[in-house]
Amino acid sequence: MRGLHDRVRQCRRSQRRAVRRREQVLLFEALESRFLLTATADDSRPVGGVTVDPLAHSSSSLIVQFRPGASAPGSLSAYQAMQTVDPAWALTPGMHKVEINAISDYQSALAAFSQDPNVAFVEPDYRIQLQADQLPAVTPNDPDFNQTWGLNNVGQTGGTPGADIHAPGAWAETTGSTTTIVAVIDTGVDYNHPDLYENIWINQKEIPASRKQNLTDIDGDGLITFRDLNDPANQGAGKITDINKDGRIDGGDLLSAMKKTGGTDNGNGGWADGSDTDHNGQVDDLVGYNFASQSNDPMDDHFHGTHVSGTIGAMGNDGFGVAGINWQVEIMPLKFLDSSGGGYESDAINALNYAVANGAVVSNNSWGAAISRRRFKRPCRTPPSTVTFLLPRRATMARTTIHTPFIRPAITSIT
Ligand SMILES: [Ca+2]
Ligand SMILES: [Ca+2]
Ligand SMILES: [Ca+2]
Ligand SMILES: [Ca+2]
Repeated sequence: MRGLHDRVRQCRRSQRRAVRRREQVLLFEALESRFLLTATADDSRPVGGVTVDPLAHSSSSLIVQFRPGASAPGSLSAYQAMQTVDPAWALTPGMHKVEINAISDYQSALAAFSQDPNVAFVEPDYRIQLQADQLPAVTPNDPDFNQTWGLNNVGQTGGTPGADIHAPGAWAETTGSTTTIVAVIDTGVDYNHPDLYENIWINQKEIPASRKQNLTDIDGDGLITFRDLNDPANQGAGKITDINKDGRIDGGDLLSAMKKTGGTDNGNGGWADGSDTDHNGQVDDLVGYNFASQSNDPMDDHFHGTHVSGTIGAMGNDGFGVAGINWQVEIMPLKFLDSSGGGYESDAINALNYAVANGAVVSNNSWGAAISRRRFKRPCRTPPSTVTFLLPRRATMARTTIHTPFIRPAITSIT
């Protein structure tokens, strides 16, 4: 019995020692300085309300810490590179701002001072920038922006000012990217909509080779997007034309049948050549897919998918309509809900698989049903870890309804 008590005491002592060791490790982490301004590239991170960009600095001045007793360089190369040296700052004895000679090369001057025997260290005179949340808010010029109180609530509809997502503050940092693909798994999307058409995804691998060779990546993002196609340089025979005559190049134009002569593209008509160009099993899936009817046309025949797409990515600052949370983005229309707003879960799974296989990093799933969790977990075993699902909670649905079919570390669900 005594032996057992001894072992218990010994075990508890070793547990206490292990806890103390863990505490020491945690203590060390907590004491680490995170506010030290240094000259490493890591300083690009926000520090105390400001951001230091290691690439942005004065081209004519350096900050030099001379060794005790010195106030000027000791080497000929540093002396020749120097124009003037300001008096030392009172708070940092020996630290001076040094102006570089106009004819000296900046990098050479930096190297000369760093090797100077009188210099303890030298740094570029970095440019410091306020963080985005301290920058002026950005407001788009879209005339109906003031109606979208959820983005910026100033009480325009009688609500509480500030009860919003603070979009203008976020826009000071970013307004989205043409390289971010957001799948809208819903009733489809009106890809011809005048406030969406430039933000509709194009399946790069389905673009017919006979047209792709004539197209120019105008904005240099590495993609052919509707922003490129709405530049006159990408319009005409052998490229694309406004086939549906709505005044813009949109999904309706691309989905039009290609005109052929002797079985070969004659440069007219749309990009639907009747072949599964990227061999993914869907023929001419140029702007998404319709899993409800198994066709390449994901046009919205309900409205819901178009509505949520506007929130995600209505073209912003274009002087028309509203602005989406993303002013520029690639919306991938994946339709599985029919005109009544209903659809089969197998088609939802098909759409989800398509989204992941074609590069979507976010999918919007604004629907819910009392369905099996397992069926959705399986197709989600291998998606990229960045896939995020946005699922609004429906208060009217029963508690047993599964709104968020994914409980996996690799996937973030927002309800
Ligand atoms: Ca058109
Ligand atoms: Ca295809
Ligand atoms: Ca094709
Ligand atoms: Ca707009």
